[in-house]
Amino acid sequence: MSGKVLVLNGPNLNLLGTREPDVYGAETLDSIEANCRARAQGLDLELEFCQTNSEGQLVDWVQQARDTHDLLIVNAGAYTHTSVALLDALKAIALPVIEVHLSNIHQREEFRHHSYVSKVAVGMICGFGGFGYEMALESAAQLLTKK
Ligand code: CA2
Repeated sequence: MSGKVLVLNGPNLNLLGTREPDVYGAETLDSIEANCRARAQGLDLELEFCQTNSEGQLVDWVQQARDTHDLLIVNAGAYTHTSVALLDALKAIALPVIEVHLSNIHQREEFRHHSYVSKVAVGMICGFGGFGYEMALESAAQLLTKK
């Protein structure tokens, strides 16, 4: 196994596939997870995939990841744009972070243009829908091989 990757999904991403397909696509979070599992297997990565609507839960998962994982892929949903607590947790664990967004946040409302997660992320993938998570896994495999 070339590394353990934790994929964290924030608020409302559990609603994917039920509304706003024009913005977020028709995929559900379960189908994105299934695609990620297949991709991770091919890349020899161990994958954990989680979603929560709670900011505190995200912070707890980030803190725990310090001892259990090698890299984080994070779509923090709306907390991307607001959460200093999440930024502090990501800074504290000092693991590589790849930020993902389904939509191109820079083509949307001004308040979505700023990301606290980007302050610590190695890089950010946005605008490719669920496929962006698979792109992040490819990048993760490369980063962990270089380590
Ligand atoms: O584009 C992304 O991945 C976002 O992280 C999605 C967040 C949004 O607040 C960020 O600005 C960009 C929202 C996720 C909500 O997803 C829904 C899906 C279907 C129906 C309602 C919400």
